[in-house]
Amino acid sequence: MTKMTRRQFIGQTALAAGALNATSLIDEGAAAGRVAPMMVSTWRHGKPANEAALEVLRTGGSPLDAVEQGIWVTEADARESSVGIGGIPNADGAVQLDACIMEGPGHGAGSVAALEDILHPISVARRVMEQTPHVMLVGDGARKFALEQGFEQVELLTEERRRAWLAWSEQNAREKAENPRFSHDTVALLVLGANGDLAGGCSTSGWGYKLPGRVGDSPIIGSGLYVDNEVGAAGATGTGENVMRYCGSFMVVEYMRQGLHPRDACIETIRRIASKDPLGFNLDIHFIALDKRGRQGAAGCSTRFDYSVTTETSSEVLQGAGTELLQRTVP
Ligand code: SD4
Repeated sequence: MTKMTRRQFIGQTALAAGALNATSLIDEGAAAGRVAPMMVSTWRHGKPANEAALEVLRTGGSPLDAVEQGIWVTEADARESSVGIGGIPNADGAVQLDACIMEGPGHGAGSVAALEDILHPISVARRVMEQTPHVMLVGDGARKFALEQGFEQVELLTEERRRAWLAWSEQNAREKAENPRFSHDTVALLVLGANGDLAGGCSTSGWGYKLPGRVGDSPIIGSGLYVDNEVGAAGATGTGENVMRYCGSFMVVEYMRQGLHPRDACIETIRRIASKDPLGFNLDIHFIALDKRGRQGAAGCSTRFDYSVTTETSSEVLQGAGTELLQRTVP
């Protein structure tokens, strides 16, 4: 990789910001300082999660409550093929869920991975944070903990997904496990409360037909999610292996700490990863970010990365910066 000069760096960042222009009324609201509360989440299906989170805040809940209950919406939706019930199972036909949650003020974090039989892994992650001295529980230990905490045992594999898995295993098409692109629904949700406090969460069933026990970026603090109450929050979706080798969400927050707009922080993170990784820009990774001032943005390695932004006055699906912009270089 050739080292970028400061001028090139600033030039690229300015280019990125200029090319995207103001995306919505929400950015104008941020400029006028009228944004909090704000919810930002991955993909189009994040919108109902955002709206549920807003309702929680309106009725006196904290940003952490808003994150948890917003993510419940996606986890409970059987149509979403990589979160909660209805998630694509692993190669053995078991739905194994990953989730984490993080709160700004106390810098608390909780996480679960390869969790089976529980509808709301985000809530188990919150219990890990609040009820144990630990940050992360995995596999059977996480499941036992959830049951002890009173969570109900639920069949997460729907009939539709079971039939698809059977077809997959009959073909013995292991190469399909090497292509996770067909399942993209992970929800990462970032919340900025009216008082300026941040919280975030992330929940997924991960890579469809993954090897049993495989854990992706989503439950890893700093990879699938990171929240720093002084700076901002970031979340990731896509091929977790390409996020977790670089602590992607932590990197986005660190770029915001250096003063970058959230959208540019996402762009620079992907550029930096692409500059080191043998895959270049074929990483299949996407980031969302929200800063303390209520500015938001997103970028992803695809032609189209939808993400959702909700405030008191609007709820929109926006488009993050895509590959074309990421690869553009300064003349
Ligand atoms: C994972 N990052 O397990 C998740 C998958 C994902 O949209 O985000 N899909 O690697």
